[in-house]
Order: sequence, then structure tokens, then C-alpha cells
Amino acid sequence: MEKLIITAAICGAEVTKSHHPQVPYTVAEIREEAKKACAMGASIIHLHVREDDGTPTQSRERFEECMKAIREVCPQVIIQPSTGGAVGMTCDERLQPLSLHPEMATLDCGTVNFGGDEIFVNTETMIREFAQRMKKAGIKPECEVFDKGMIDTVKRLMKKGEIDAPAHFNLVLGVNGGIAGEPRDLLYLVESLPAGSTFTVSGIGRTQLPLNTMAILLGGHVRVGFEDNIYREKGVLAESNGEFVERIAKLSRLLGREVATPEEARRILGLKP
Ligand code: KMH
Ligand code: ZN
Repeated sequence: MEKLIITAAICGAEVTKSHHPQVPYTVAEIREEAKKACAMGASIIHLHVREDDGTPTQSRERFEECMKAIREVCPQVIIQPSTGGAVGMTCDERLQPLSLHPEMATLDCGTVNFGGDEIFVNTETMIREFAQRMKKAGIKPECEVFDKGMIDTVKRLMKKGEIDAPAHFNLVLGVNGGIAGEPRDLLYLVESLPAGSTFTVSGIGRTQLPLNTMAILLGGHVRVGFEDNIYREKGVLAESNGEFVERIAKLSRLLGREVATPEEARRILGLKP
């Protein structure tokens, strides 16, 4: 089995300081949370950015500032900007960080109800447009799937040559509106992946730790962080994103799987050196 790639989703677009005061908004706060995550073994930072007041933004300038700040403290880490942004953003808004030539970016692979009455819109035309932009720029997409049909969409786009093999997936379970987070849900998704794919597992809320553990055992990779979960255990807030990274790294080693460095993650994912 390959070493474990740990992605830290330090900020997200939905979680706020009212949920957890440690959720980073400012450039300095984002740098600090990224630093703690990297120090504990994260090799990828999945990045959303905010205005200082916490408003989610996809501003090219804000991404540039935050990426520069993260590189100052984690020069090797892979920075993976979100092109999902927040519910309701336009395509042009969402695509802005691609102009900064990141090594990877997220590619959301279908429309999904996103908690309550929110709808996260990703039509087929949008997915193809985002995929083409990434392919043209040599940016590796992380295909975000919130349900099984989205894996089938990726397979269709791979057949058309719009997403290259081997594809890399982030299987996101436990969003209210997407696939639930029971063990059999993850097994079904993993069995449905195109042969040769790599995958990361993100479990929302209390599904994070059990699904991450399954990912370690199944040969996948893991995503942790405040974007998906803020609790160390029921009712107890985690201190930082670094705490989540430290816990999963420790667990992986206990289970016999070493943790990948950013350079090792680049090789596993086939990123350009
Ligand atoms: N904030 C969600 C609406 C991504 O980063 O690409 C979308 C999201 C997925 O977080
Ligand atoms: Zn995200």
C-alpha cells in the first residue's frame, strides 16, 4: 500500500467562528492553521479563502495572498484551491484561483442539495468547462463526488478524454443531500471507481473519523479539518486543524501505514514535479 496522503481542509466556506472561534478567516489565521496542519503531516492544504469578516470569496488576489503566506511557512506543501467556493457563486467567480497555476484544484462533479434548502449547482456543462480549463492549464483535478452518480459522470468525461486517467477522487460522505456516511456507503463508492484511480475520503461531522479509518485500511487517502468537522469527540471542539492531522497520522501509523510527505504525495498523485 502507498503511504497515506493527508489533506487538511482548514477553512471551508460554510463553517464560521460562531461554530468554532478557531476557524481561520484572515491571511494570518489561514497561515497559522496551515502551519499547524503541515507540521503534523498534512501534505495537501485544501484551500478556501475568506474576507477578514469571514465572508467566503474566490478572489484571485485573496487566494494569491493566502497561497504566498502558506508557502512562507510550508514551502513544500501542495496547495489545492477550491473551485467550488460557496453555494450561489458564479462560474467566473469560482474559476479565479486557476489563474494562479496551482498543481491541483477541486472539480465538483454534480449538483447536490447542500444542507437545508441550499443547492450546490454543478451542471454537466459547468463540469466540462471546469475540467477543460484544468486540463489546458495542466492542473490535476480532484474530482469531488457527493453521490455515486457523480462517479459515473467522471467515467463519462474520461471516455470523452475530458478528464485524464488515472483520475483522483475525493469521496465526500455525510452531506445532508448527498450520500450518507455508513461504512457500506463508502464501500459502494470505492467499488464504483474506475480502475487505477486514487481516492481521498472526507466524512462530514461525526462520520469523519470512522470513514477516515476505513480509507486508511482500504488503501485510500484522508481529508480532515474544520471544513468537514470541528469536534474532537461528541461536544468537544478540536483545538486546531493540526490536532485532526496529528490524530489521523498517529492512527495510520498504528495501523501500519506511514504518512506521505508532500514530495511522496506528488509522486502518488502523478503531479508534475
Ligand atoms: N463549499 C461547498 C459549496 C469544493 O471545495 O470544491 C463546495 C466545496 C467543494 O467545498
Ligand atoms: Zn472545499
